[in-house]
Amino acid sequence: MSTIRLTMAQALVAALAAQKTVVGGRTLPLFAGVWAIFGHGNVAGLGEALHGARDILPTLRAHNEQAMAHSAIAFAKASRRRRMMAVTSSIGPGATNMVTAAAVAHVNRLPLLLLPGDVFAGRRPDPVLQQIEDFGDGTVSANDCFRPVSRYFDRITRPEQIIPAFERAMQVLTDPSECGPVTLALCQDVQTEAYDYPESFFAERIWQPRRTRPDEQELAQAVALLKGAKRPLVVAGGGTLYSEAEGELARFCLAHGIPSAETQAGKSALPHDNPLNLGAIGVTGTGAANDAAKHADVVLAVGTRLQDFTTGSRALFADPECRIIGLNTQGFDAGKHGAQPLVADAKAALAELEAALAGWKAPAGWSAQVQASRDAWLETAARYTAMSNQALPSDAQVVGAVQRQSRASDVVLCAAGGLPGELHKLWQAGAPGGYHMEYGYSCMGYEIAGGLGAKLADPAREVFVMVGDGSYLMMNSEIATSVMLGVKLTIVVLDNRGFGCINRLQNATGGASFNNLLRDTRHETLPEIDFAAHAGAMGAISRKVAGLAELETALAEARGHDRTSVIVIDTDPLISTDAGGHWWEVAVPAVSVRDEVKAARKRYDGALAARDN
Ligand SMILES: Cc1ncc(C[n+]2csc(CCOP(=O)(O)OP(=O)(O)O)c2C)c(N)n1
Ligand SMILES: [Mg+2]
Repeated sequence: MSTIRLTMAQALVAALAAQKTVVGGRTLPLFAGVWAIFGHGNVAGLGEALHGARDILPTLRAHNEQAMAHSAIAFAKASRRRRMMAVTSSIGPGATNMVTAAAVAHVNRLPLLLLPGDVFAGRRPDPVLQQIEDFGDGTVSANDCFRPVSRYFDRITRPEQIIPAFERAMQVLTDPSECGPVTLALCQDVQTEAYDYPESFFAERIWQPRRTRPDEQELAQAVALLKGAKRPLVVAGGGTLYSEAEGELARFCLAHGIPSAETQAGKSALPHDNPLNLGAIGVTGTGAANDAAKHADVVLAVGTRLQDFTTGSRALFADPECRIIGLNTQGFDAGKHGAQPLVADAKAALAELEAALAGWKAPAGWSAQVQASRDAWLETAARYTAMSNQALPSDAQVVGAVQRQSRASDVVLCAAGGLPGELHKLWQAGAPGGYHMEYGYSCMGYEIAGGLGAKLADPAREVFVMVGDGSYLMMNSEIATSVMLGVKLTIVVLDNRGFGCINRLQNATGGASFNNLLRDTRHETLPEIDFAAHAGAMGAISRKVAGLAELETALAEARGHDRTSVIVIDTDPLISTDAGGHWWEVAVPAVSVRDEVKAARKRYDGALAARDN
């Protein structure tokens, strides 16, 4: 066996560069690059190795480890899990900065390779700078925080351990059902130690997504349920897009006259103008999709985790006889809600379902009913997004303005605040992937960094980041990175001077406006933050616009720029789209001095009784 003598870090970097994939007939590196912020714990070991490989595995530097990981996550999401990125940090704070991002990747089932530095395996210099020092367990380091938010965790304490650890990491990162974050904690001394690695460790490897076909019995049971359905409905989740099943979904729905609703992650699998697309489902759903869900007797849930926003906290599918078919790549999601599991790849299974149901169509009365409510919803939605010269426009009106200036191939990206609900209900998605919403963890601060990752994944598409003032203030430093890398974004900041959606939730649960909008916080001076000046200071082309018409002009200009634009608009914090939507379970205090809370608790008890009895 021929071997090559390398440090562990050099071996890891060479192995990363040897992993390939094929997209659209082109062989591409599986890892598009490594985001890195160095410190002690990775600069000498992994840093030296990355420098040596910089021509085959690009190293990218940003300003915050969590943001770098958000970019990597968005890159994987926009690449539909076909490609991914790694992120490395120093030990201690750099590492724990990435824990939140690991949770984002974990919830959203997205591949992310985290390479935090770790303390000395040899422990001679302990305690080192930034070492946590557990009093009762010598094996604990800051990186143990990654364990519950990693699909695979390993700590490399000897150079040869990277061989089996890397093999396991690759299986997890590329497996559609296990997919999620992998953490390889790299002890700093071990990164620099040499070993005679077998040449086979660096052999080129081509990864293609596995397409598991359905079990015959599960398929037969699913077919029987669908054939007996009078009011069938598809719920398209993110797995539909990750499986690249949008064509099969469209054909399946058309062949059998079955309408389809979409989760946050599944939106854009069908274009908005497909007549069978009823749009968003659940708490932030359209009137059309939620009405269909209320009456549906069989729901084919495709690639969805069925979280509470999708199921209206388990109150949306109101027919007591309603059965769910859980089409998913793994049993964990497939069996939720007492579903008939159909464990398979969405693309493969939809094609087999279509064939097995040949000649069968949903009753014409059901198709006519959902068509009518789709038409009614489109009229309603148009009223909320229409042009207006209101001094303080609503989020929905800003969504309408961005929509009017967008093209089918563009990407709109968001994660937290009031915007995800408005966009889910109202955004009209064009091509698949044109709607990029991180709503598994709904992590404030994902937006701008995520935009960077989405743009890197497909530089030909314009990326519109829509972000609230709260999320912007939480994490904006990657505006500077986008300027530095020449990765152009168009960022629209909706400034309603605080946490508008949480203030509305607070009021809806009987609470007084408190500690959400800036005016309701403890303050000496009410802040008046100049977001345009702030973004300009980081190198973006920035301006504040006075209203929707000016916003549309600025958006049109931004399309022509090759540098990141930040456009700021003041919005009304109190308005959200009250059409459509569904009850969401948020627990209300059972005892309070406030009459509003008592009334809200009564409504809450009533909603629980309606769901549970
Ligand atoms: C990291 C993080 N912290 C807290 C929350 C809870 N949260 C959800 S939305 C929100 C307010 C967001 O404010 P902003 O971005 O201004 O959007 P708005 O609600 O005003 O539309 C908060 C605090 C969260 N989702 N993520
Ligand atoms: Mg806000």
